[in-house]
Amino acid sequence: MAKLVADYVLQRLTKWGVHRIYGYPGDGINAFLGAFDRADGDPEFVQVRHEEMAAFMACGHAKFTGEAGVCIATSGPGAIHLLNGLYDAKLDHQPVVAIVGQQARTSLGGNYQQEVDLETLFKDVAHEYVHMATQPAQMRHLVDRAMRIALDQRTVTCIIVPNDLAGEKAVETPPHEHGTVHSGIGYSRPRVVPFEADLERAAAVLNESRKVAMLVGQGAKGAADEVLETAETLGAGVAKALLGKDVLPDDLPFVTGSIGLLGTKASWDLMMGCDAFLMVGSSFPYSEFLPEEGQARGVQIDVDGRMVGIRYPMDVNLVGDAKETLRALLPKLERKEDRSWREEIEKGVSEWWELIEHRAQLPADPLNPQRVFSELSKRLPDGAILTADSGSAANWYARNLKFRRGMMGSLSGTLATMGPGVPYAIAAKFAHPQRPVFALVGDGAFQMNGMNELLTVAKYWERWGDPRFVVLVLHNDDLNQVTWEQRAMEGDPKYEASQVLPDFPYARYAELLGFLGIRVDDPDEVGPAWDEALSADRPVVFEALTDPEVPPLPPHITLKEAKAFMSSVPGEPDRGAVVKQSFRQKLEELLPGR
Ligand SMILES: Cc1ncc(C[n+]2csc(CCOP(=O)(O)OP(=O)(O)O)c2C)c(N)n1
Ligand SMILES: [Mg+2]
Repeated sequence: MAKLVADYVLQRLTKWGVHRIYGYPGDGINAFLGAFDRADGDPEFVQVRHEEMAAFMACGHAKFTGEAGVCIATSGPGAIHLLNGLYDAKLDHQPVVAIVGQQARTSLGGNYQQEVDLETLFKDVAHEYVHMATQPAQMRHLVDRAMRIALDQRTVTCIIVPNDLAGEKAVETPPHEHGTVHSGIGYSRPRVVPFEADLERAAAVLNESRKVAMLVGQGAKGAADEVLETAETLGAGVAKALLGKDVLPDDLPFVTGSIGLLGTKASWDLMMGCDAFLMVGSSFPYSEFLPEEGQARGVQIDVDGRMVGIRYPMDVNLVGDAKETLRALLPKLERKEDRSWREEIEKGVSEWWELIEHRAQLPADPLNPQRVFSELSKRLPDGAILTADSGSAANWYARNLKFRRGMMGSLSGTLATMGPGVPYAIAAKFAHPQRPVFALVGDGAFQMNGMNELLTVAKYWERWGDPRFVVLVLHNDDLNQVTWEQRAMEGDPKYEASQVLPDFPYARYAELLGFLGIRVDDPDEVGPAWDEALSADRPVVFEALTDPEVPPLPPHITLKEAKAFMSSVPGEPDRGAVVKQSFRQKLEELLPGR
């Protein structure tokens, strides 16, 4: 049989290093399904439960491998389903290529069934590159450009392929004539380093300051040694944005951990007390957690010139790769002999960890979610990969887990969408089948899509070399993160109609799938239950009955927030419990250890 356009597209993708494509079938991509069959596993079609999950998995693949992730969906409804997952990738700067089917060229413009204007639909999410193929001879450059632009711009690109075109005979090499395009394979990331003069200006700012605060984000991945040496030379503390949690281990005495609403008091104090602010590979948005304008001089390093100078009025913006730029900067930095700022930071960090552990031990009804995370943290195996969903889990992921070198973690940092926890974990497991993977999700997110996606795990897990795939479900019968936002930001009580979730036996559901289900409602059982989960010979759902009245307090609660929060309490259904828990937490923060 002659090679079809669909066969050619898949083969071209494998030449780009794509060997796995997450997707869901439909008649808009029928020719591709035949081509996958003929491709005999390279690339492999991974069948998910919903196209949004395919896009989350493509994003997760990119996050955990550094390669481009690829997903495929049919025309109309399938394409539309992809969108939220693609936005997640776009906003977190991940290279993802979406291949979507379209109705036959002969029908387009005819108000045909499942005919959606896909170029317009994808024009925002894939604005760097979205094109519909109309000729077989276009296919080569459409694939090449979609891949290269996704990798170079760290963004989402999209190719739309009408189903009649996908089934036509492939044209592998366009004719050598006017009006044709002759593209090739391959992309290597360039070495991007600022000019000497700019490095000198940056070094001067940092050398002239006494108290340097660093903030690193996912852009500093791969630059751990350089970040550490910079912090060491400057006597600086280092805070981490959420997506940068795995950039540096948490067991270093001057790493203050997460920043922001989900952050630590040590990071807050670092930012509020510094006189110089060095931001590397981050676009952390909340200005109230950064130094006040005028308080600190600023230097920012980011490889994307569009991202510099937008979070703090920096004195020097360096457009460059984090690792290479820090390497070039380091010889120009003078070691700060006065280490008192560094000692102050380290004291704050050790007090914070004591406080976190103390908070985790506070009683709750029945489980304190912090205890669940802190017991996991102590047991995390080497090389663990962790994902968290949007919800209160993100707080405890950010604060209570002590990452060590070699671990990886991610969540939806910028779109902050619910839903990626389980699909990211699945993509992590496909990419790294030997590594233990943990998805940390709320019951709301699990009900939204995590439960369905466990069917995908059931389909594939036996081929993963290491069976450790653990989903922690925080069973609190509540959309808890939003419940607390309503209280703290609006001063409103919990609105039961929108917030209370239907109860469900998550561990029993796991058993239905042939997994191990563990249900824990006794604080003393949390540790042993993690031991059991970690030694299981199959995927695990760890159902933790957690108390929705344990507040995910911001690290530094303002008087205004405290007042709004307190005034919300009188209308509460469970106000006695809320008051008790939040006062206890607040008191512990002020008087740690007493
Ligand atoms: C797709 C989407 N819908 C709504 C939200 C708003 N939201 C953020 S967290 C959250 C609650 C999550 O509840 P759950 O998963 O049960 O976690 P919990 O906070 O209870 O631990 C909601 C509704 C969102 N971020 N994304
Ligand atoms: Mg919940």
